[in-house]
Amino acid sequence: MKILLINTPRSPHNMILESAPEEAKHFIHKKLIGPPLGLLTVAAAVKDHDVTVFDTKGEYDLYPDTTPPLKELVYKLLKQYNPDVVGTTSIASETYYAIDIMREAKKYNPEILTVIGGLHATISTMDFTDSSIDLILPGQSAHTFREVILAKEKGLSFDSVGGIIINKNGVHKHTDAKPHLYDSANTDFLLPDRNHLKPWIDTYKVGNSPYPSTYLFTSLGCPYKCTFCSIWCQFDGKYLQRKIESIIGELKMLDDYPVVRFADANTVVNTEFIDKLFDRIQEEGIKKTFVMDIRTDTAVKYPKLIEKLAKGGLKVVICGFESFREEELRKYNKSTDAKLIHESIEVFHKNDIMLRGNYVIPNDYDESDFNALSDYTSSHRVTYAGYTILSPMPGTPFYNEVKDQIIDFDLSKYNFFNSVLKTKLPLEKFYENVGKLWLIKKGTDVI
Ligand code: B12
Ligand code: SF4
Repeated sequence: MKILLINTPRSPHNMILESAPEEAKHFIHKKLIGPPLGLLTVAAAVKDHDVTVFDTKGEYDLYPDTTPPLKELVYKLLKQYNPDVVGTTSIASETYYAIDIMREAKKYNPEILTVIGGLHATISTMDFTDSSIDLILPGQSAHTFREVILAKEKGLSFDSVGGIIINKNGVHKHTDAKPHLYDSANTDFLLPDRNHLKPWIDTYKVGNSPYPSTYLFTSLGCPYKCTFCSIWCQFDGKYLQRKIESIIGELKMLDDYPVVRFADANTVVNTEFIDKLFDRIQEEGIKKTFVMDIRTDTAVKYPKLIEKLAKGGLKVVICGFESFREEELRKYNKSTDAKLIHESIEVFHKNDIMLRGNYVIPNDYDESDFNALSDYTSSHRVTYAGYTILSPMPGTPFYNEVKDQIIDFDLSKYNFFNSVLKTKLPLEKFYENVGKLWLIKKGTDVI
C-alpha cells in the first residue's frame, strides 16, 4: 500500500508581529520550528508499507522562493507518489490547510483514501465535515491507522475498525466495533521514524543554534486542567509516562540532533522519574542540550532537581507564567501562584538556565492593565519574556466560557498571535499594546 503523509504549513496570521514596533519584531516568534512527531509516529505504525512523510513546513523554510503554493505542491506530490492513502494532521490554526490537502487528494484521484488525525481532529471533530475527508482518527491513533490500512488491504468495511469516524458528505458515523485500547506512551509506544526528515534537517535549527534540534516526548497529556489549554482536553485529563529505558534508547539514536526539546506538556510532573532519567542520562554519557517546559511552582518546590537537570544538560526552560495576578491565574485554573514567578526565575537563573516566560493577554485588558503588566515584567530579569493572546481554542472550557464574545471564527487565526474575541480597547490599540510589551528587556538582559 502506498501511503503519503503530508504535514500542513503554518498559518501566516500573526497580528502581534504585524503590529509590533520595528525594534520588537526581532524577538517575536515568526515561525516555530520542529518535526511533525505525530506523523512520524503514524509512519512508524505502517513502516512495512511504502510510506512517505512530506514536511511542508520544512520545504517552505528551505526553499521559500521556489516552493509552489500548497495546492500545487500537493498536486506535484500526488503525481510523484501516486498514493493509495493520504493522511494529514492538524492543530486549530492549520485546519484549513489540512482540508485543502484532503481536497487535492480527492480531486487527483477519488479512489484515494483520505485520513485525518491529530489534536484538532480529536477535540473539534465537527470541523472536519468536508466531503473530501473519508476518515477521522481521533486520539493517539497511530496503531488505529494501521488497523485502517489492514482493513483496506483486506477489502473490509471500515466499520470493523473501532474508535474511528466515517465522514459521508458531512455526516459523521462512529464505527460500531469496539476500539482497541493502546498505551501509546508505554507498551504500545512507537519510535517516531526520523529518517523521513532527512531532506529538511537543516531547517530544524532554532535561534542562532548551528545544530538541528528535535522533539522527543517523555510523557503525554497533563495532570493540570487550565481552562484555555487544549492538551489535557486532547487526553481527557490523562497523564501517560514513558518508561525510562525507552527514552534512553531513543536519545541514543539522536546523533544528528545535539539539541533535544522535550515535547511534553510539563516535563517535570513525576520528580522521581525525572531524577532517575537524568541519572541514566549521565550513566550513559549522553551529552545533549535539553529544552523543557517546567512550571513555576515545580521549580520553586524542587530547586535541587533543577540544579541536577542543569548539570545534565538542561539549558532552556519555557515557563507559562500566564499572568502576574493571582485572581487571573485562579480564573484560568492554573493551580499556581503569581508570587512564585520571581522565585522560580531565581532558581532557573542560579543554574544558568535561559528562561522564556510566557504571559497570555486577555481581551479585557485596558491601558492600565497593560501598564501594570509592563511594570511587573520590567521588575524581574527573565531572559526572554513572551506575550501572546489568550485565545479560545475550540474544544476547551475557555471556548465555551467566552463563545458569545467571539467575533472572528476564522480558524487560521487561532494560534495565540491574533485576537478573535471582542476586545475592551479598540482592536488596533490592543495589538499595539501587546506588540509594545515585547520591547521589555529586548532580550538583551541575558543571564
Ligand atoms: C511539537 C509541537 C509543534 C511542532 C510541530 C508540529 C507540526 N505538526 O508541525 C512545531 C514547533 C512546528 C509547532 C508549532 C506550533 N504549535 Co505546536 N506543539 C507541539 C507540541 C509541543 C507537541 C506535539 C507533539 O508532537 N506531540 C506528540 C505526538 C506523538 O502527538 P500528536 O501530534 O498528537 O500525534 C498523535 C495523534 O494526535 C495522532 N495523529 C496526529 N496526526 C495524525 C495524522 C493521522 C493521519 C493519524 C491517523 C493520526 C494522527 O497520532 C499521533 C501518534 O499517536 C504540542 C504541545 C503538547 N505537549 O502536546 C504543541 C501544540 C500542539 N502546538 C500548539 C500551537 C498553538 C502551535 C503554534 C500555532 C504556535 C504556538 N503559539 O505555539 C505553532 C505553529 C505556528 C507557527 N507560527 O509556527 C498548540 C495547539 C493548540 C490548538 N488547539 O491548536 C499545542 C497543543 C501547544 C499548546 N500549549 O497549546 N508545534
Ligand atoms: S497550560 Fe500547562 S499546566 Fe495547564 S493544562 Fe496546559 S500544559 Fe498543563
